[in-house]
Amino acid sequence: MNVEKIMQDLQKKHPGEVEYLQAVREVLESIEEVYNENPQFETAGILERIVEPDRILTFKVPWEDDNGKVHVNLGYRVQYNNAIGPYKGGLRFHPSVNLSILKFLGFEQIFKNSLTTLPMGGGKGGSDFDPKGKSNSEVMRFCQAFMLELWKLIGPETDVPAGDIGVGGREIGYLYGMYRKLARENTGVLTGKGINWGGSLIRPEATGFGNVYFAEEMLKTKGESFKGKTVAISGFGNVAWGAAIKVTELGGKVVTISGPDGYVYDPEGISGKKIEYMLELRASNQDIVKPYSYEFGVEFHANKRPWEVKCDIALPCATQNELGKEDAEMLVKNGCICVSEGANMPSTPEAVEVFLKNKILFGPGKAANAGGVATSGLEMTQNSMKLSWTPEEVDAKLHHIMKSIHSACVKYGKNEEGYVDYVKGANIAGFLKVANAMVDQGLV
Ligand code: NDP
Ligand code: 2IT
Repeated sequence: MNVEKIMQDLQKKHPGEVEYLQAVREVLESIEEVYNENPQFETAGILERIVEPDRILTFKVPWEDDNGKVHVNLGYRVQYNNAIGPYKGGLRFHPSVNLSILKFLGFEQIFKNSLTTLPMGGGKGGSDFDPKGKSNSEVMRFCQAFMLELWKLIGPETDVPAGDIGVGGREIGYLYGMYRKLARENTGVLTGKGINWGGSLIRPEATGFGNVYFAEEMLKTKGESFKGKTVAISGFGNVAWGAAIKVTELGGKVVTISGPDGYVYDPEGISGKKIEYMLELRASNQDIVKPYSYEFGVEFHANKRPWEVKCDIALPCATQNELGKEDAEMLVKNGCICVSEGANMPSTPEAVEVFLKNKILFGPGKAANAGGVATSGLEMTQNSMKLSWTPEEVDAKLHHIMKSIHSACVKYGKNEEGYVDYVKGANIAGFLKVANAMVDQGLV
């Protein structure tokens, strides 16, 4: 395998798809050695086949605002790879959504889903719709118009979407209602559903909980834990919320959350009611975290990221490329021992290099945030069985899955000196399962 040559060809074919090319390069660099040791992969053209999605579906989404004005957004579903199970992955509604971002997310999802130990392929979708400032009725009309096209492409054994940035319980409700009406069936085709209509307990918390469980496993390898640790979190959405709950439960202190407007620093710790307040902030659709600083009388740092705050553990939970080289250097300088990614690809490649060079514990998103999709898989299982598990049962399964993912990363990522490169470990473990499945199933 010649990584540079493959990347050059992909750059020519997909110019400007920065996030997609970034995600592919990272995986190729990690798997190069294993790939070369397995000539059957080369013969079967696994690499050429896995870097391109099976298909990309795009459609227009016309919808009407509260004043009767018509708007048109773009809708997408990228069905990447279904060698080990139905396409599975979230929907993102954010003005920045484009094909490069959805391809990067869909590509990552293949390996993440493979790591969960559950039978799920990789996919992603979404729209450039901006939920900011929209009324409830507008969000509903948009979701219904989006599903009017999407429902033809998905199914409980074909492709199972879920939430991501801008798509939470409310949006899943409107999307599911429309799907059910059109398809005339009540199968669990979306995950992240409400508890009364097929959802799984613990799914809303799962990504954040899973991220903290993964970090806990990493810390254990150094004889450490969350107890008494200062934790910096970015974002204030679904993932950040779940992470804050679990960190607090394990005896850590969360001192920051952030939004596109800046970050708040709460030295007393963001716990209890303050964590619940994050949900209000999110639901307000205003895109800002600043009101937290008036509500609780703490510092707000406009247009800054939380990585300048002294912390022991950092959990980036907002969005891709939100933590750069200088942020990473600052974290290391301030004594941070562990970074666990709740978001997808929040650290730039240069930042990851800083973490690995300084040999701190670094959990990449596809391993550390796999608890969300893993619990989606558990929701699918409950839907198939027409049963629902207790929160304790779901949480125990989630915890077990995160430990398994950690072990898989250690198995493939530990070097001679005993340092675990979790990036390499996650990529190799995730890749091998899918690549072997593709070889077994022939050229399809
Ligand atoms: P939410 O929409 O609930 O929250 C996203 C958070 O990121 C918000 O605080 C949001 O602020 C902020 N944000 C979004 N875009 C930007 C931007 N361009 N710059 C700065 N901040 C931004 O989404 P989630 O919590 O669900 O998702 C957060 C991350 O976790 C994403 O990377 C997602 O892919 C990943 N993830 C989510 C999973 C899930 O199950 N939901 C599972 C695994 C990973 P605002 O909305 O105000 O812009
Ligand atoms: O990035 C992700 O893993 C998600 N947004 C969750 C996907 C899912 O299908 O639950």
